[in-house]
Amino acid sequence: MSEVTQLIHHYLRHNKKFPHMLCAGCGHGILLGSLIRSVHNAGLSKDEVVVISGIGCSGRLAVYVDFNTIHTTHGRALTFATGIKMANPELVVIVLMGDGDALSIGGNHLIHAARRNIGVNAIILNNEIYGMTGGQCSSTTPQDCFSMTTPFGQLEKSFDIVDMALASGANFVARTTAFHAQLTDEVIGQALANPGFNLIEFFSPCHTQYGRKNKYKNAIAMYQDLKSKTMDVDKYKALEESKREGVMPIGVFLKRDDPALETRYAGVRAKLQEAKQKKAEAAKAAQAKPAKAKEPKPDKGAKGKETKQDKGDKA
Ligand SMILES: Cc1ncc(C[n+]2csc(CCOP(=O)(O)OP(=O)(O)O)c2C)c(N)n1
Ligand code: SF4
Ligand SMILES: [Mg+2]
Repeated sequence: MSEVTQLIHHYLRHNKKFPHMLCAGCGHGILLGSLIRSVHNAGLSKDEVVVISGIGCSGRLAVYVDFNTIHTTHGRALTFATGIKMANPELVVIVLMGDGDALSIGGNHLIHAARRNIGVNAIILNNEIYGMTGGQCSSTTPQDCFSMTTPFGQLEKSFDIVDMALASGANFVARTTAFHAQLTDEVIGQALANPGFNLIEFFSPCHTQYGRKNKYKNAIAMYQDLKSKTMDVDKYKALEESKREGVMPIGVFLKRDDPALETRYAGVRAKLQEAKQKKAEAAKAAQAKPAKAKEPKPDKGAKGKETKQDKGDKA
């Protein structure tokens, strides 16, 4: 067994959950291998890592790895991740979602997790289709492409995941593909070391549900397509507008280190605790002082006017 295979086996729950359910040629397994290598290279222990997934073929990945894992409900993986990160900011939280999971049913959670900049690493396995449930179109199925529910071609426009993440406020945004395993290792590694909401779009061929309906002869043809149409984002930016048609930029689109929500929250908590402590100390000090005896004031009636009694006294 090669060294890299041994490494991957070390992180798999091989006694419990195998054989896996992925089709031959599915890109999802490539992402899982990359994730394991990246976590290993980051020097993280299994106990420090939490992998959370939704439902779908992509959702199954959390089940196979020997980290702290939750296989949650469709479209809600980010809500579990948010709770876990806020409760224990020390954990490294990784969320695996399908395109349907992240952008269709879970779209609102995605934009708000990015806006909040919660310290979570979200990886979207974009196969442009609902793989698990029989190939219905998703919100990333390209216009005019075929699916089980768009037999005459998709009429709607698709979301661009990178644009959405950039517009929503994520700290780190990258795109990679199942053809680019080294780039995938690299961007996951960068995300794991970056604070805040880090989003990676991973193009993952699904020949079974998408490729066959869209004139790809086999899974290999889909990988060849990813090879030929992708370009490093910096080179892409230098291209003339007219030459960008049909080219998909890959790489890191944004990297900044704005403080994550949990860090800002910890700052507010510390301030409130300090104020509370100061108040308690002041109250204690006031209690310890002996009370000053008050001198009685002359009785001048309710509004300070002379009373009948005062007038009588003067007479
Ligand atoms: C609330 C809810 N709605 C719908 C489903 C059915 N369902 C399960 S997986 C899935 C789509 C999966 O597509 P995607 O998220 O892209 O993952 P993939 O299988 O392609 O990896 C759907 C609609 C569900 N399980 N729960
Ligand atoms: S149906 Fe598609 S996404 Fe699901 S395992 Fe097969 S190739 Fe992968
Ligand atoms: Mg999908």
